[in-house]
Amino acid sequence: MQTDFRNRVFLPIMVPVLILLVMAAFIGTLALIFLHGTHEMSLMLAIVAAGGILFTVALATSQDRLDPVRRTVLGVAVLTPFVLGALFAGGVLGAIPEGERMIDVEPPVEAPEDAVLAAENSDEFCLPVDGECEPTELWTVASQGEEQFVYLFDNQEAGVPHNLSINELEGDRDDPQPGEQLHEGEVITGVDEVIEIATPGLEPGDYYFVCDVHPATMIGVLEVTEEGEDTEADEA
Ligand SMILES: [Cu+2]
Repeated sequence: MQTDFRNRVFLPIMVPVLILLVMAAFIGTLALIFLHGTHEMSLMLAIVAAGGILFTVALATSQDRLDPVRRTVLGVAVLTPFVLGALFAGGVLGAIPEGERMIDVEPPVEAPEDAVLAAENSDEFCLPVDGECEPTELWTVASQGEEQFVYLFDNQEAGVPHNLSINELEGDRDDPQPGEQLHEGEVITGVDEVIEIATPGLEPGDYYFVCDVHPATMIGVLEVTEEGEDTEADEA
């Protein structure tokens, strides 16, 4: 009965499953260590780990039986990248500067050239053009897809707080009224600028934009055009 179980279940099913689990744990643990380290550290560890694997495979396949010494060497070869990595990632060895771990690195977000609006007083928004800022009540930006809408808000008025929020448009361009708020921009005190991301993205159409600090005067209509229309052409 015992040998039956061994031959019918343990060897054909459980052993491969166990091997897969061990491999998954091996890869998962290394990935976790890499994520918590810096780029250079992970590269170095990957080389050590790869060397350890090659060495282990070479030694294991060249011997019929492993004596205790070789077994110990194998264990050291397999464990070294984990121990080293855990020590580095845990900050015990070599100090990793704050924010330099790969898990902390955020992809840089950039606002498209047309998605920039500024404020230089509390009466209106303006479009930065050639070092000047042209007052405007219409802001035309190409759609950036349904995922997100990235824009840059530039508060050029020193010491005064402004933000840039986006609402549904009620009424029309001649008499814009705010509908439901779609995105609330961060209030920043000039001189300062901030990259904002509205999610989900904005479908082509007209929207209402407003400074929540000065909602009586700082308003306008945001026209989102079809993706790739005009503005994207000159980026290429
Ligand atoms: Cu304002």
